[in-house]
Amino acid sequence: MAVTESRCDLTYCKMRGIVSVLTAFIKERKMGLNDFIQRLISNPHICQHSAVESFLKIDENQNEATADGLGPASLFQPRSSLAEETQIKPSDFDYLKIIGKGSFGKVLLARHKESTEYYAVKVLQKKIILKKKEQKHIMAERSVLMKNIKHPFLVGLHYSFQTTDKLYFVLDYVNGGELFYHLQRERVFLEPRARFYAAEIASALGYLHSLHIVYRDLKPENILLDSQGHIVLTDFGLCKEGLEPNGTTTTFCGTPEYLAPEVLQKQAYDRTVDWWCLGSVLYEMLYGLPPFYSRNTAEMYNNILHKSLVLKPNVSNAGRELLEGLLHKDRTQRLGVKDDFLELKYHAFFSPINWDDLMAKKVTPPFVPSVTGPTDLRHFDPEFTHLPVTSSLCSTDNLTVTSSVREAAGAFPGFSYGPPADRAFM
Ligand code: ISQ
Repeated sequence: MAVTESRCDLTYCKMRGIVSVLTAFIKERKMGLNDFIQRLISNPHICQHSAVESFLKIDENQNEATADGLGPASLFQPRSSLAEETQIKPSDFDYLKIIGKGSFGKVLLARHKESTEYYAVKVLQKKIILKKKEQKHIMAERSVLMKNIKHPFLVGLHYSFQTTDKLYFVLDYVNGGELFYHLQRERVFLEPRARFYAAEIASALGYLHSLHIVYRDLKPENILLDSQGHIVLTDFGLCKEGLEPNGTTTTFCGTPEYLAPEVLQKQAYDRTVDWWCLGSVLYEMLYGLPPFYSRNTAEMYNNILHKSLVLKPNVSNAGRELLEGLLHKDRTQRLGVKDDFLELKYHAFFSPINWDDLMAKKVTPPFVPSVTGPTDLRHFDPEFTHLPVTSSLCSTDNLTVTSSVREAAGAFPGFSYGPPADRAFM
């Protein structure tokens, strides 16, 4: 995952890794300290020592000072929301339908039994993640970082937890369908509609960049609509094709049409890679096909690297100028290289956008997907929704305990995540 050292931009994945390592470290230290204090207080002689007494009082004092209950007192009373102490388990949900499937696992529409709320639960097979060497870190750390990410156009993570053989992510559920499902039906979008979607995506990418996170893999299947018609970006490594039957991986998951030249060439990249991807999405919305498209993948690679961008005049001057800026092959010339999102925000193409209203979801979406309620799955691929939901989700009974299963079982320490109590399922 390339990073330009000068700017210290991290990919989404790398950031997850760092946060996870730190979280695991802090957790281990907390457990060690807890153990130490428990041993101290269980020995009355040591407790009477003045230094020990004042050490133990630190806790008392801090506890008074931290009304939020997050002070050292929590060492003695594990907060149920803390990582591995999360009590959430697969059987807390009814699994209604499969709504997505990929090489690592599947996404299911699930209803939390107690709250009756609907969620998209992504279930990944640990064994498969571990086989994909590059992916194993990515997937393990995902949830840890996501809990710190909150944006109106990024999917929210509520919980993550694990069983011996699977990782679970409990995510916002949206059923407006993939943006490109609607685009395919309509071939192209008129400029105001394309502008609205591009603006919501750009604001989400700008937010990630402000956290030094590069999305990198913006692709059609990661861009969803909610039931009101707003954008929801997901990043879940569930490419539709990716793992070959023999367990080897192709270089890229799915179609590579949005890959920036620097990514294709495996060169260092930075946040400007996301502006290339946004340019590709915008181009496809306005012209009906990705830029540099060819049915022949090798030719498309070649086009991305070497072919000049030709823009037919059926798009406004501002639109074409924006596309030229975003789809610059040389990332040092690309729009956004200097002031990132601000350069897009103040571009003429976006002049009709009121960014404050957009962020507050006060801009009425140009299209409202027709859905009758959460269980209306008309915008999901029947290829998935017609599949049977297996009972294996709720148990590991069917598991033969081989050494690889044992290895997978313990390979994701610190994975589980629960929100603060006030945001828990209720
Ligand atoms: C949320 N809702 C519907 C589908 C999804 C697919 C992947 C991730 C999150 C999702």
